[in-house]
Amino acid sequence: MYPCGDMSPRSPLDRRRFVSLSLAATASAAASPWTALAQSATRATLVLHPDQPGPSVPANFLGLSYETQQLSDPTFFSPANKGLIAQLRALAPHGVLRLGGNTSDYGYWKPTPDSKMPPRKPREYKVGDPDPNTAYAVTPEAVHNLNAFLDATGWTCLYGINLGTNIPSLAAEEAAFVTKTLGPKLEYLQIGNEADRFGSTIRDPQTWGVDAFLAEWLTFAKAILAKVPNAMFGMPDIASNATWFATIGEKLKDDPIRAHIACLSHHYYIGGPPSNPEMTIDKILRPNPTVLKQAEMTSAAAKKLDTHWRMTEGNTCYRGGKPGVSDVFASALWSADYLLQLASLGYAGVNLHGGDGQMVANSLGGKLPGDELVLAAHGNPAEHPHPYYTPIAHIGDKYVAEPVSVGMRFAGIFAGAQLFALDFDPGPVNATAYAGRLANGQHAVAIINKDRTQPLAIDLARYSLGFTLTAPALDSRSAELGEPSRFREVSIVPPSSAIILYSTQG
Ligand code: BDP
Repeated sequence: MYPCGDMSPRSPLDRRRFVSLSLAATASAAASPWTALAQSATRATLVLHPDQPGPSVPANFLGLSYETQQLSDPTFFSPANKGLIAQLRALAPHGVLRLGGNTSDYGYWKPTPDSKMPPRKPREYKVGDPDPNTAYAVTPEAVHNLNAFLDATGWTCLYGINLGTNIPSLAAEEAAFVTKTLGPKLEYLQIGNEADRFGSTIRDPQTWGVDAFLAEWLTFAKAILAKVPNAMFGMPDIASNATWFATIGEKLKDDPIRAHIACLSHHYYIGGPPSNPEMTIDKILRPNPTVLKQAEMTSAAAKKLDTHWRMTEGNTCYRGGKPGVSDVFASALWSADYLLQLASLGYAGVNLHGGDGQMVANSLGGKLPGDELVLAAHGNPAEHPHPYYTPIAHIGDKYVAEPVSVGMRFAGIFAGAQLFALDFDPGPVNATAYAGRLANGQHAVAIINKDRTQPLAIDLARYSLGFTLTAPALDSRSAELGEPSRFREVSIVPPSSAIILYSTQG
């Protein structure tokens, strides 16, 4: 089973290996606090089964999701944006940049300075959705710069095409240009963002549903295929209505379009909005059955279509993230665990949403609700990342790796790995564990202790500490992924911390 399984008899603890992670993190600390920690720790059952392989984690498992409207500024994804390039390279050598979000259904392809925006039907403004008059052009210059940006980062791209307010012929022209310009760096196209929500945004709720979506999607996909015969698509990129997958799997399984579906995609935010008092650190760290349910429905349809499945957008708290939850160390423990959980459930990758604050604000009708919370607490919104959940923030003139991205890097250690089964029983401690054989043949075990108070004792012979994920507190605005230079033998994972252990023998 992945990641946890049946209980098996507990092995006796080897006291010689009883060295605390706290000590590793703060080598000069006095012995007494960690001795106390060791004595109070619950002993976990941890038995590895390298002979029972699980899913392979693709080398490009890690990804970021940005609003397509970022392309309205051709200097954003461009080789000149060195700070952002450096952050992406530090996050993953082979990541996937996904362009989509609510704004992707409001942009239009403008191949020449005289090209006009396709006509739109007027619609009412609904608070929280993009302003219906949102409109921006995507130009050949933006796509050329994106291409050079991807070259500089070593990343590839999932490119979102407007379905909400577009016409098939323009979609096809844009797809042809993007396909030719990005070449193999284009993983696949996506058409429409969160179409399962269109009934409450840009379509008639009386007639909108999975069938209406499929009819529109097929019209666009066929127009694109007429111009780009080898085009590949990720779809349906839904927000949350995973029941759509069953219909899609059934309806497309005998359709020739099936050969062009590279991936089934969906999104997931734990909850929201930021003002929701239930959106707390404790909530994001709790085991979450929704993730399993959605994975089941997504993977069942993907298997029917013989294709991959990917989490193309999501994060902790929708509507731009919540200060004090989305932008603190707790979000690093969450992302470390969530990404490895999705890997263990067979996902081909994960793109966490973020980007430029203004663009995400545009995707939500102009404002980030998190700002009101910061102001109400007499704080300064400028000291927080915008949006609050973004993995890479633009603060002042610098790009900053936020805690949530540090958790991504932790999980990214398993990119290219072959996961294998383990029995893990942490008793009453809120902890998870994952194991895999890395690309270099070494075995690695991640143990994520999301418990606020309880340390976890681990007994794993012939493994030593490779990385620690730590911070002074769950609500710290920082996260450290450290490689200890001494005290590499570890038996305690302190509360609110995570470790990666490496096998010391083959
Ligand atoms: C998603 C949208 C994205 C938003 C995000 C949010 O695709 O554009 O920025 O929600 O609410 O549903 O933060």
